Amino acid sequence: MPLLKQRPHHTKATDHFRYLSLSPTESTYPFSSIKKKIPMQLFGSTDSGHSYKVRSFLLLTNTPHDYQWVDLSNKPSAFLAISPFGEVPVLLDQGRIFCQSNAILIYLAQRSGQFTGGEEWQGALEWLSWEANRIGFSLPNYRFALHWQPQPPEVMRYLQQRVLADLNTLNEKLAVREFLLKSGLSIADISCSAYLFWLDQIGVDVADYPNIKRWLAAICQLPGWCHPNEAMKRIPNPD
Ligand SMILES: N[C@@H](CCC(=O)N[C@@H](CS)C(=O)NCC(=O)O)C(=O)O
Repeated sequence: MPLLKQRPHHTKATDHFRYLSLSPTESTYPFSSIKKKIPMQLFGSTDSGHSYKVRSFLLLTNTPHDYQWVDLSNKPSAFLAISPFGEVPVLLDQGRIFCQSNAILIYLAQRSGQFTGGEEWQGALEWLSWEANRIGFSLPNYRFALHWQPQPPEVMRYLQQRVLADLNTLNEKLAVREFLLKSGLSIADISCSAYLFWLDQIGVDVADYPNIKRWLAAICQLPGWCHPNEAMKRIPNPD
């Protein structure tokens, strides 16, 4: 049964920071006993590439989880009660709350030992930091402005230029290796590629960036991979 229907009362937003600071054994999350019996829950939404990063990791690693679709135009109070910043993604695992897509990827990689980059762990973290300020900022904001919230022409130009600069960076780095780290697929690729599966929505032809095109094609071939349009769509509640 979805968590949103299980919470009997509203929890103050400030409480979540308290939960976040607790170790798993100290967790006082009200439903920790219930959580142990069910897989992790991912709260995400359609069109959210940040949520898609986490969903993608879970699908690629075949990790059992419940995907909870959130209506961002009318966020349920029960979701707001568990989301420290009122944003998706949020991951619940054994009574603990995790937020911020790249921080969640770090948690999942460490928890599972998968897609860590191995000895290149530091490199993986550097790519996640780059993503947060570059392609994970420029592309979603430009896309949002194009489709949902138009901005003045100079702002559109600024956003577009940032996207194109970031695509050039990625294309150059990928000229010498298959994935962002020498050791192969890692959370760096999962994070940096997430919004790029929507390049068509910002009027960019991926053929103009041949190394990115090859990289995305390689990711698409991975067992468990699912396009964001499919992975993030609303899943009706069973009841
Ligand atoms: N820095 C955050 C960004 C998350 C984010 O921007 N989430 C968007 C959807 S992609 C959201 O929840 N927007 C709803 C809102 O801000 O009201 C992360 O990496 O998780």
